[in-house]
Amino acid sequence: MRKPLIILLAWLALMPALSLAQQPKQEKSEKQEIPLKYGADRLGKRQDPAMVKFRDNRLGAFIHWGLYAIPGGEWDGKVYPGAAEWLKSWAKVPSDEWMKLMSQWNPTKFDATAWAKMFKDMGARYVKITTKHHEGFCLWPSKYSKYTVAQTPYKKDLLGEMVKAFNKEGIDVDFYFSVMDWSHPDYRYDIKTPEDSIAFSRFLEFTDNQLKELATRYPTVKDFWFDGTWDASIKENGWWTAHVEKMLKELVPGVTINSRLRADDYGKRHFDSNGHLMGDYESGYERRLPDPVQDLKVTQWDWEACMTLPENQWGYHKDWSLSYVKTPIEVIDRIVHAVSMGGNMVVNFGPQADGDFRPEEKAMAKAIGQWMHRYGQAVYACDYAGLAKQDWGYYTRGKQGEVYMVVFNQPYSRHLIVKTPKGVTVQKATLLTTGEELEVVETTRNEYNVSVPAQDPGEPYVIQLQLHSKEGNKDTYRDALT
Ligand code: H76
Repeated sequence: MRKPLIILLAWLALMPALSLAQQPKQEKSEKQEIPLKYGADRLGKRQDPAMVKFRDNRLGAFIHWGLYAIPGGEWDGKVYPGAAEWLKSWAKVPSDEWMKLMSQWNPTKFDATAWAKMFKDMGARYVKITTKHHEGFCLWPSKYSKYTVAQTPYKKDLLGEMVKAFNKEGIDVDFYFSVMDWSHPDYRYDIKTPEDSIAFSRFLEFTDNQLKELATRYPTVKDFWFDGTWDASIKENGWWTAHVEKMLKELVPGVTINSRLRADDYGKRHFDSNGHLMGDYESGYERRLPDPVQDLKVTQWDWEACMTLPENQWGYHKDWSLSYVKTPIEVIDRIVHAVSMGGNMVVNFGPQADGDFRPEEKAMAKAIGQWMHRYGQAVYACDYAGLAKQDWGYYTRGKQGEVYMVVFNQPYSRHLIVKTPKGVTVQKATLLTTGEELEVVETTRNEYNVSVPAQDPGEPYVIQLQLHSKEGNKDTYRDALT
């Protein structure tokens, strides 16, 4: 009998080599880099405790809540099929008229404790909240705007209540913040005249003030997730995006910032002109995911994806029959898909104007939670495993180097194919939930058939693999001469 600890250590030691084997070649280092003042300020992943926590959380929930929840996609008797939080734009509603919705903002069913419990039960380790979406309405009583909860019949600080209740459940709170603000007269899409430039400077100062306000009023905030940063006006002011990142990091120790905020000296976004990630994690995978075979480059940096339940509805829309709505298994598949490639997944919820969630979202949170309760070990604090993707599902790797197979496609052959790199053997396979040992047959060198469980679990399930890497990684096995 070999000592399990030795096996684990050997496996861990092998990981860097393994990852390289599965990843595209690094860019050539002799490549000439152009000097940048506002490019990436770091190469590679952040490894401090706050970043490790962000990464280990893996599953988050998104809350899109604002005035758009009141009309729910309908304006003047017409239902618009586009994203409900963009209704103001679809129906071409002027801002002063849109803001009249504030007189109806009174979410009497809102219960921060109940929300916290729902997300806790779902297994979400963090929640991203829209502090202010494009419309400009603030969920906190900002002293820099007239369009806030304080000026509605509800009056109370909704953001503050959520932060308190979520933190009490041990859930990290991240702030979504849209830089583009449809309610502000000084916002500009483009800078065409000196007047535009002056107005936009005022707008950036206003934005700084709101961000400082958020960072100081809610010091437990863990992350700022910027949106609405794609316009020419912001791309031409890359210095400002670098300044915001720095400012927030000085105000909130450990805070993380998404790449979407950032533009460099040349207006290049997310990745600077030298190809280096700006901010702390890549945030471009929205309603889509990297290909598990073609896009392994993403395992080189931290990233976070986000998804909607219908095709593209973030805020509350009254008619979910207008597009396909994903099933819990499809959502769980995306969560595991992200983790298997070293990313996080944030699942979106669009609460109703009355402060309650639609039944479909409550059912979704519950179903995800039931699965996470049984199989979360293969998700939380897990990462890319360095093994070649197989058709049955996804591999993830835990902190101790243990490998999980998350099986989404149950095969008629009743065995699951596992391929290992040279020198790595499969020692044992067990069903995570019951500990049932599954038969492992080596079919050819570095290829195995792992038997499916005797009883079909009837849901996506997890097998834990014990792998062993031979010392020196030597293998004299002769491949076919062709
Ligand atoms: C476009 C756009 C916005 N970005 C998504 C995260 C939603 O907030 C959507 O309205």
